[in-house]
Amino acid sequence: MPIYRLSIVILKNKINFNRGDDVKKVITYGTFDLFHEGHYKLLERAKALGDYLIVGVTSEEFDRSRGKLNVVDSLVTRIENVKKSGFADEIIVEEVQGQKFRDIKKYNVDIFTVGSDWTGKFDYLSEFCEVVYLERTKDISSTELRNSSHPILRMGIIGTGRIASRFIPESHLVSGISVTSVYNPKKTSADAFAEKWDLNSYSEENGFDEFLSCVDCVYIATPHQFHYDYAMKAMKAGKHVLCEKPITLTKRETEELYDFAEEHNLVIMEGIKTAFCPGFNKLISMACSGKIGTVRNIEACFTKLENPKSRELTDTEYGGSFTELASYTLLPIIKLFGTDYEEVRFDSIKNEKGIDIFTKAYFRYKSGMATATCGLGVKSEGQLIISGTNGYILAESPWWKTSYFEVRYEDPNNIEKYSEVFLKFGLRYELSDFVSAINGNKKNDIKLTKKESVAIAGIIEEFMKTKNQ
Ligand code: C2G
Repeated sequence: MPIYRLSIVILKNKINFNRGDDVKKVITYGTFDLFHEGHYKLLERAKALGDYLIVGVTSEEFDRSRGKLNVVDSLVTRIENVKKSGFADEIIVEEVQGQKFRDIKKYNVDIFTVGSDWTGKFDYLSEFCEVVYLERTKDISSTELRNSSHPILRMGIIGTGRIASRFIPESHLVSGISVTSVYNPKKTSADAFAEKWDLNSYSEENGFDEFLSCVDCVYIATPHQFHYDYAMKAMKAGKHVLCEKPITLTKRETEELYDFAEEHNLVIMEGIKTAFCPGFNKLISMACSGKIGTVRNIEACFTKLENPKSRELTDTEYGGSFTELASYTLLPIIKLFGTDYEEVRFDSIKNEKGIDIFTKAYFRYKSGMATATCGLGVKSEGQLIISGTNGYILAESPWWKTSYFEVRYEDPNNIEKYSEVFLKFGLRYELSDFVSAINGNKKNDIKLTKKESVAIAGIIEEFMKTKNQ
């Protein structure tokens, strides 16, 4: 039996009412980690919806199962904090998926409520009670409520494309950070994104500096060529940076960013999601363990057919399959063989605009060889094969979202199978390491080092030099 069951005191106000009385019961749920202003205001408004408020606080086990990362406070502390708010008449523990529906029936609940970040997700409960989504609190900067040992980091997003939209729901599953603002030079784009995700909107009109002054860190999700300028400006304003891949398109710029971060005690991380997910890390450890002998060959392939009208296939300067996908395919090569290759060669198939729709990079190392294959206009089987003197590792597509791989040997009956979770878009892993790094835990260094990031940018730079030849 988990210890918390013995130690928590579940609060229950002694309100005398019988079923049939006009008592309106409201229920809400949450992790309530690092209890902050957003939680307080949510509970305050939840209580105001009725007469009796039941709060379901998630158990550690339940949070793990739904992929919530970085939860800092214990269940006991989180319950204590909800209790201290003074709004809860009863506190229960949410332990399993599907419990909400049972609680609503069990406690004869009239209203289920939760923040607007969940809009639509709990509509199915409206069959049993009223469902109310309360507006999420955008700014949670109140020093009164911020826990000083673990302040909630306020994050701003730069860019409003597809990846930015995927990032927001993922960020809700990482504790200790809250996306509060968005920046896009174009006001209409910034406003539309802000409206959709309940954020403060910044554009050229109210200024990038204003945007930076309201956040502690940024996530850069713009087209590649703008990464360097935004990252440098953000760091010059003292902000930590998580930047989409490729962090820059040159070795020098990437080095400059990391050097600046080091000199100013800031965190900069390149968001190659694969590097941070548990399955890929397990795969790399397995390859390094000696299980398959000495690694001699790596074949990494990632192809994704794009719309020929897309930015990726029309931007003659920065588009193409290699700039778009090489961060993934180069990752296992650089991780396992290192950055000291003897030779790299590129071969591409180009479209009528001269943009590469399919590229192979061939590497020669002292101890082995490798190919990184990327395609936006040619489809292939996207596999990762790591060949050793004793056996090989095979990870099928989509290996860049590693959830399964096999270790195989000469004997075809001897196959070892490994599975790991990769939740939804998998952006929560890099974000969770980013938060840990800002809070002083350097463990993510091992997952993607400065040297590796610089080497990947250097190879992309080499490729870009050969593009017009
Ligand atoms: N909240 C808010 N404003 C914030 C942050 C959170 O209004 N800036 C709300 C959330 O929408 C939620 C509650 O506060 O209603 C608790 O938030 P979390 O602790 O993050 O819990 P959450 O992961 O949203 O769990 O079963 C669990 C529930 O589905 C909600």
